Amino acid sequence: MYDALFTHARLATMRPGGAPYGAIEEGAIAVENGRIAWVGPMAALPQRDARERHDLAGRWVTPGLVDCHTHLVHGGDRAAEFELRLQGASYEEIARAGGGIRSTVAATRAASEAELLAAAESRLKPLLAEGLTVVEIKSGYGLEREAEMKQLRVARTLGQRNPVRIRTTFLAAHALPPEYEGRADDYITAVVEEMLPAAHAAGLVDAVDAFCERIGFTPAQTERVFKAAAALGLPVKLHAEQLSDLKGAVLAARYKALSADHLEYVEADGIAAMAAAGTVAVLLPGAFYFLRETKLPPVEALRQARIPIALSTDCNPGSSPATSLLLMLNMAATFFRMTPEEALAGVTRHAAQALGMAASHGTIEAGKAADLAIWDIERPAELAYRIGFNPLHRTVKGGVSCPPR
Ligand code: DI6
Ligand code: FE
Repeated sequence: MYDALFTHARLATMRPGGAPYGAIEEGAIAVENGRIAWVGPMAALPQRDARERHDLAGRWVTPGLVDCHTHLVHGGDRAAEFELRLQGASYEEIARAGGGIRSTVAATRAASEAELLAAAESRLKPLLAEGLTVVEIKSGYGLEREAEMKQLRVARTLGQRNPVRIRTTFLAAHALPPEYEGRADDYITAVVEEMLPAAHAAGLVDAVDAFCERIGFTPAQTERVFKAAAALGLPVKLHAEQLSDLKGAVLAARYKALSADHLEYVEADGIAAMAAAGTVAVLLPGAFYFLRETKLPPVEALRQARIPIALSTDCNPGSSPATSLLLMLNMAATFFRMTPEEALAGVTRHAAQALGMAASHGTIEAGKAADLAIWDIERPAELAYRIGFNPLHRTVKGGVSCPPR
């Protein structure tokens, strides 16, 4: 007997290589023990009983959405800085003047775990309302052992309190804290010798990230972080080529990184290295838009290299205070000229791959988690087409319907 059976659905399975969106027009999904036991056309549905039967009346079903790059847990906000930028100050100028990430660091260090949890949950709720079932959350605003671990504990707690799977990423190499001004190498020593081992030993780290950029860390400093992650058996990912080409993507590929993220300034060598390493390109249209970037990421070159392209909110207070993944689909199509199908793959199949979760998430296939998003739409392209409209009917996590938000 199945635990649940979803029938009369139009399935956007997002399985590659077949019909657009991997679509099955009159389909059904059977669930056992939280996983997809069977998926296919209604006509071929095995005749077995089910404890729960859901007639979806022709609604579209996609895999549960995956937001693979967020800084969701942080203190404070940067609205005042937003005003400064509108008066002409650049993102880099503000960062060099001690604003930017450092002002969020001060607010994060000062906040209690309960305060961080409440603030993060207020940002998580609108994301979940759009059919997300997996969210990646980075540290990177503590920049000292206890505060970094506080962020990661809050991320884990969010997954215990909400119908969402959380993947945590250790990003202490996000910015240089004020107490290490002028001593970046010493800070990286503290990151690799003290902070990462402690966070890993506490079971708080699923992956390790760094910000390889002029206002972040050099490739050499980034490589020290990658070496430490590799020694602990942790996968890596990288904020790479966001504002300039420091060959971060080449370095990330050398460490078989799960993903390289931003990539507005990536060049042919970075693209070739990522393609050879199987590293996913995570594009972040919210940061591109909010920073008024003009250099487009090379989507066509990424396509030609057959690099999986994922999309994410990059939800963070400085460069992308965004809590709508659906809006990112529209921005990816409008700014980056990605097709609606590519954009939807970017928040399902490719986003799961960017988190090392391709075996269990990202498509509607037998054996994978029964994480689904059920939509009141006539065609999947509507998910990228509309601006500020949420057509979600219901989310299903592990085969269980999530309470309407
Ligand atoms: N690049 C970004 O756009 C964010 N972090 C990063 O490495 C910005 C983070 C912030 O400004 O708070
Ligand atoms: Fe980011």
